[in-house]
Amino acid sequence: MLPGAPGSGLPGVSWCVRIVENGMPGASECLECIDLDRPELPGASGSPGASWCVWIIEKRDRRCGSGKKILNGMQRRKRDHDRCVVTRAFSTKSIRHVCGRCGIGKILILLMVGGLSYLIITHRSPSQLESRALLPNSTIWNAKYAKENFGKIGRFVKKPRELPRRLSPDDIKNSSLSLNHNKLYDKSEWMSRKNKVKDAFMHAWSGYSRYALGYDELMPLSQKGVDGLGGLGATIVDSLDTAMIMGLDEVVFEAGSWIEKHLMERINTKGQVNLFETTIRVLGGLLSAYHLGGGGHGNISDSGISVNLRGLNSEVFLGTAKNLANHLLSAFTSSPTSIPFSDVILNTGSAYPAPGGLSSTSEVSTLQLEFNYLSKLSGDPRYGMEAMKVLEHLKTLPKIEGMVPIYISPHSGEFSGENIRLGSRGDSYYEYLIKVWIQQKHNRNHQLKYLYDMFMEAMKGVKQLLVRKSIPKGLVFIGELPYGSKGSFSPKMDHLVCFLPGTLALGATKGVTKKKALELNLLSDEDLENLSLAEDLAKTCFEMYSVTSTGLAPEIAYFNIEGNSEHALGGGSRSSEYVNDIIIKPNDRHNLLRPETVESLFVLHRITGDPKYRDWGWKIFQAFEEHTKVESGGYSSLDDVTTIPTRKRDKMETFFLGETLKYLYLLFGDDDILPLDKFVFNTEAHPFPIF
Ligand code: DMJ
Repeated sequence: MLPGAPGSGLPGVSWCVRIVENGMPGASECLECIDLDRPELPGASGSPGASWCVWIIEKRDRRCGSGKKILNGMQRRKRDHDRCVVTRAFSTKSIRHVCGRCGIGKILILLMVGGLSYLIITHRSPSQLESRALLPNSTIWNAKYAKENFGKIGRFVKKPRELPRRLSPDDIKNSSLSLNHNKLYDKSEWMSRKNKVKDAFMHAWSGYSRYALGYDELMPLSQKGVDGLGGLGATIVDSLDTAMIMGLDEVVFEAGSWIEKHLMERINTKGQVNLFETTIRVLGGLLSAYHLGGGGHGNISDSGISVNLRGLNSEVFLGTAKNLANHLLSAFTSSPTSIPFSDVILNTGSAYPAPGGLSSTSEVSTLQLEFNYLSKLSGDPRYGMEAMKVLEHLKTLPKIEGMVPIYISPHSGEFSGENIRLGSRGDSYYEYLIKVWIQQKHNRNHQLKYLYDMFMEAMKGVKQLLVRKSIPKGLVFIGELPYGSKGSFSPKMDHLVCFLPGTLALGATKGVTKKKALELNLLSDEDLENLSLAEDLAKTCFEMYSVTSTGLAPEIAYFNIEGNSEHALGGGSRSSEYVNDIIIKPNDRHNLLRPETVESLFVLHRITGDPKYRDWGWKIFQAFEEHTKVESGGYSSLDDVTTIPTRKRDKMETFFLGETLKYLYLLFGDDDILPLDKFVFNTEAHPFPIF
């Protein structure tokens, strides 16, 4: 029994408990407080084959308020031992590791306290001995006893607390609190799954670093690099903040050193790059690395992440970002309208429209988070001003129920065609409407309100014109209107559309949890409707994975609806109950290691707390491991998710490291890392602080 448990003589006490997996002292995490009025701790029987080190910190320690505080406290303790008082522990392997770092002074104080305790105990009165003998369990620290004997010195030394006993498996089974145990078991399980994602990242990075360092992407089968994005070492910059978040100091150093040595020169000398891709991956990656690396905020941030730059100078990231953005500005200034050209020639400082003259709507409207943040950091308003002109202009254009065609002309500034979809070329237009609004807290009610209105209007249109249910099982999906609102409906859904559940959820609660938003009465009926649509769509996105024999989603799926002629094309797996609802055409069966579904699972898990999102994410991760991993290093896109063994495409996209693995890692980790009411993720998963 533990102090605070019923019958222990102490009133109910909440304890803050941290468990450390045996043999992994470095990978520890502090867990939430559990109430020992319902006593349960793991210790004797954690997960099979594991033993636990449990740290108990008493409630009056200020860190017991919330998980976040505890974690921060624990992290601080690495640098400042005085801030965290560990009163008892058991299963000692990890404890030795931590205590090995305690100062000599602290050890002397502990010896003094021990000596004083011994003197008092050995000189206690017979009546005290009697009262102790009456206790049901002689190993318990008795509160009355402690109070009487330590009253005088209690002001100077901390009360020693009873070493919690290990519970036998039977104790645990019989305990009224096996729920708590499950909770702790769960925590440790997710911690270990999170570490598996970190291993996957290391495997991906080491393949890239060994065979393709300095190229944009790795070809893992050919074991060489390829420059598919203009030659700015895109995988390096896209990966850097993921490595920071995962605490992979060696990768941070390797990637950061490459950027310091080479990126500026590449920006000045390389040729054609795409404005959108370069902005979201390279500019976005540099800016978030700058923030997480301590730039601009003196290393104090709400991120919950502490980065060891090992002598790298984070100012280089900002300087390089500015240089890159200066080159990219030519896409805006060369255009006759506020719609930028799609391509920039870096070494000449010139810009051109895409062949055919049109820009993608999503591309021109997915630059603003990055350019705004750069203006904020640099104090130079030009970047944000140019990028925001695009959204201000889009505001004035006619829409179809709030939605927009997927092409726009930089020459006329008008939309081109009537094709409406939330997949390729349309997707992140909707994402950035709400995220750019979220990014600037103080402008939400005034200057940027139009973005919120545009988002809500568009979501209304989506619900009205694009949302349908499949037959026979009723999966909610988003279709397309290739010929506008008067044309026929297509039940086609790109995997790219799976960003929408996360974006809808974010738009509904603005990043706080659903529970908190409900308590504070922040959710309108429309928000609740959007949140519920988000949950339905997330399920559909997950089923797009589980319907195939590899457990991986195709690039595009069609849904079976009444009167649809495309049924029975197959591609699903007979074991899925949705095999008749989802149709996968032969040309759409590839998988590019895309992040959208796990991104939405991450956001929905943060917002709703529903554990099913983690379970789904874990299944997806396992499928990536099983079918896309290349032994010699890296992961590969696939040709066909419906056949095993899989045919690999020989390409590892940068967003697998920048987004997919990052979101999976965050999904399995603690909620106070990069909290969604303090950070906004750009469309390439680079987190920027909300300002
Ligand atoms: C990424 O580059 C971004 O997420 C973009 O918005 C869409 N495409 C890829 C990932 O699929």
